Amino acid sequence: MSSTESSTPSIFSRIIAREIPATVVRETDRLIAIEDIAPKAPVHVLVIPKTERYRDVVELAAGDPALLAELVALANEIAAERADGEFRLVFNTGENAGQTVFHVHAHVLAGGLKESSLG
Ligand code: DGP
Repeated sequence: MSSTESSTPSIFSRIIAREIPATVVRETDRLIAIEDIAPKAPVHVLVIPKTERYRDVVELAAGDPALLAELVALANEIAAERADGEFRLVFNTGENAGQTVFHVHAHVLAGGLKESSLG
C-alpha cells in the first residue's frame, strides 16, 4: 500500500457513499461539493474529488491536473451561485497548516470577506 492509500475510508469518502449525512451543494462525475460542518464565512463549501487517491493539492496537481482544473471551475460556479462570484480558495496542506482530513479538498469561502483580507 502506498503512502497515498489508507485502509479505512476518509470521512469524505463516507459522505460520498452516503454513509454519513451532509448537505450536498453540487455533484459531478468526479467531484462533490458540500457545506462545511463548521462554516467560517457566509459561504463555506468544500469541493472534494471523489477519489481519495490524493491526500493534498500538491499530489492532485501532479497526479491529475485536469481534475484540479475541474475543481477550480466548480468552485467558481458555486461562488457565482451563492455569492457575488468572488471567492477565496483555500487548500490546507499538511498538519502544521491546519489540514485535518487527508483527502484533498478545497474550501470555497465567499460573501463579504473584504475585511478579513489575508494581505
Ligand atoms: P481541513 O482542516 O482543511 O482538513 O478541513 C476539513 C474541513 O472538513 C473542516 O473545515 C471541517 C470539515 N468537516 C470535517 N468533518 C466533516 C463532516 O463530517 N461533514 C462536513 N460537512 N464537514 C466536515
